[in-house]
Amino acid sequence: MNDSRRNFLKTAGGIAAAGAVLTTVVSEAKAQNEVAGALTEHTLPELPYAYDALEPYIDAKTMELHHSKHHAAYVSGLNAAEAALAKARAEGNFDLVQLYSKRAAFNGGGHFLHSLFWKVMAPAGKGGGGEPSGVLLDAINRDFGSFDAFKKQFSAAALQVEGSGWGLLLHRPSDGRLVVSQAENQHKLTSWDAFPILGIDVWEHAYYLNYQNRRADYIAAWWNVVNWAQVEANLRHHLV
Ligand code: MN3
Repeated sequence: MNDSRRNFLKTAGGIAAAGAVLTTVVSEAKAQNEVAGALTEHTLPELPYAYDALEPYIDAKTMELHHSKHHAAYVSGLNAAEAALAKARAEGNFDLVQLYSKRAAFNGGGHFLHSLFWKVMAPAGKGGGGEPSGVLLDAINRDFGSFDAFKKQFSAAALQVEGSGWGLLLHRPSDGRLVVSQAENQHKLTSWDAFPILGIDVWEHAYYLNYQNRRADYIAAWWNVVNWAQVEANLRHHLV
């Protein structure tokens, strides 16, 4: 193994240095792009509100750490994993394809779900909380019997995620149904045929400062900041 490759592998394990690795690897990959293919440089999206906007339900410090540290780490992890795969293609060396494929799925799931999570929340009383309406409410009533029954199932699914993960509301295009699901970590348990339109992060980093081990209290409070107009827009996007 040559020095640059050894250094790359060493650095790729460290999320903090992933940006620098990406820059190097992308420029190397560009030089050989017939083999390596094109790369997206994923970026951390801005929050659509201030860090303290969801208080008292989600505190400003949790939001700041969650967005600027945790989500940022998934973005750099995804960039590093995809850059490593491009480098593997350029070199024709797929010895570590399993490692980087796993990192791409974990960090890519994290980036996607957090990007969704910020958007499906809004300050309580200013777009957040209340109940869904329109085509979303119609679909919820049709597929769960009532909004109350949906909310109970979704809350229970989120509460019972084993370890770190997500409670999710999915739209399944094959039959047009809404389905409540769980994800472990950022990416496990998916059924592949359905798309998240609403999600709650139940990793401890999402609630521990304020709620400690009381995940149920966090979930109960979280309903006050759900942005139902955005969830309906997510559903309509998939209906097109
Ligand atoms: Mn999170």
